[in-house]
Amino acid sequence: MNKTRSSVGSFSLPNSSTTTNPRSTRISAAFVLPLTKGDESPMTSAPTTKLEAKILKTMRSRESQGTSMKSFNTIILKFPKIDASLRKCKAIFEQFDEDKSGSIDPKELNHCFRELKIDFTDEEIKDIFEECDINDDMGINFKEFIVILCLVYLLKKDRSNSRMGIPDLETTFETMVDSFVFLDKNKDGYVSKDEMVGAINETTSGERSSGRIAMRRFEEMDWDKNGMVNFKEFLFAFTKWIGLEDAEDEEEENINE
Ligand SMILES: [Ca+2]
Ligand SMILES: [Ca+2]
Ligand SMILES: [Ca+2]
Repeated sequence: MNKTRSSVGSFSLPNSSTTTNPRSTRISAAFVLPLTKGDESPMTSAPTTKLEAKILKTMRSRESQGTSMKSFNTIILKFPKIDASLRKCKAIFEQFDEDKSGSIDPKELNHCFRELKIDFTDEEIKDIFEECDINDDMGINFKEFIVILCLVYLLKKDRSNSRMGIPDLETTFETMVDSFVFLDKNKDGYVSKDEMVGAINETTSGERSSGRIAMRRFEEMDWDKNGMVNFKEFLFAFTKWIGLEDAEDEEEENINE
């Protein structure tokens, strides 16, 4: 029952755990400070929206509960299962792409949330749409859709015990959350490059090649900017790791027919 200690820990930043990583201190400090638009913070990964701050807070609280992952290799071994499960998600995506345009527009996402009994307000749905429409085309493609559902899964667990209406996928989402928690050793809500390298180095030599592939995927995501990956960025990286790109290619081929 260390609840008090862990929640205090994420805000008061005891020196012992942060001195080795100055970046994480700055990140956490930025989170505690009032969030202002157009801030001068050098940390681009500090939350800039209310939703982003909420995701970070929820993730940190989830992290205080620990992870069932034992090693980086445990995560990699789960890839095929995750892959299969997310591919099934494609049917859900297609169901809610009512006009078969290949992406989900704001109105379709609204229907989707109502249908899946996700109790977000209209404003929250709008926020998560904007947050996950990474390529700014006012539509949610399959990968963006998966990220939305997984973020909803994380946030929903925090607000109540009621479940999303898609039990099969929830196991997969839990694995993705659990993987992030495993990698984020200092539990500040971000996976740093050091944490990623550390996890890979802990694996035995025979498994390192797959670790390196994952690392390369990660580098594509964000490291160029600040070396920090938040949960949303992690999810986008994850959809790449497990090979969902192939599913996407198939989709594009079908559209081009
Ligand atoms: Ca559509
Ligand atoms: Ca989009
Ligand atoms: Ca971290």
